[in-house]
Amino acid sequence: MLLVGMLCTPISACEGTADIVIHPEFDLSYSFESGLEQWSGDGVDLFDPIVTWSAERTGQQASLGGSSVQLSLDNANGVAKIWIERGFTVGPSRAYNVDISFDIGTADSGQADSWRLLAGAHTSPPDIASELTVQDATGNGAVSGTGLVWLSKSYRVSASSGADGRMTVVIGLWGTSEGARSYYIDNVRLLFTRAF
Ligand SMILES: [Ca+2]
Repeated sequence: MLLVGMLCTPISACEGTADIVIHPEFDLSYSFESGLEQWSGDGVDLFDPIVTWSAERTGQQASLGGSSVQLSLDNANGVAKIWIERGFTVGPSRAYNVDISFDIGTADSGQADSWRLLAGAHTSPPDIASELTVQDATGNGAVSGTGLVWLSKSYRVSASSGADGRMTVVIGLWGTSEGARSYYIDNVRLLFTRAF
């Protein structure tokens, strides 16, 4: 619950300005050690030609514990977007700041041909590319090579919940060039704070 620690009586009228303490409404974490923890894969622009993709837990890579989510995309059309998403119930029809932090395992080295990360919060699950929130490139900072590097990413986004109190968080990839790649997501942290 979000608590605003300010009680004003008519007599005091808030003289002295009591400290205002805002607590996060939800502070959640996911490490995918035993499953997808109610995250599920989704995507858009997956046709013409049909692209193959998957979002699955794997024990082959991890930045925390022994498992992560592997996002694999054979980007035959050069424009596919895939992600994991999870719905949350928060206060209805309210604006939130959502701090989205996660580790991304990427083998994209060099200066060119990185793809892009997606990280956003949405009133309803996104259906088209223009609804997605595009973030950093996937480059891992290495000059060359094919080794996997884990990067820590953190973004603050804003979104309003629906009248039903639902909100969807998305973490994923925009495949901006053709080719087949795999990335790994682990150590997801979400912080929902009401925005005033
Ligand atoms: Ca993990």
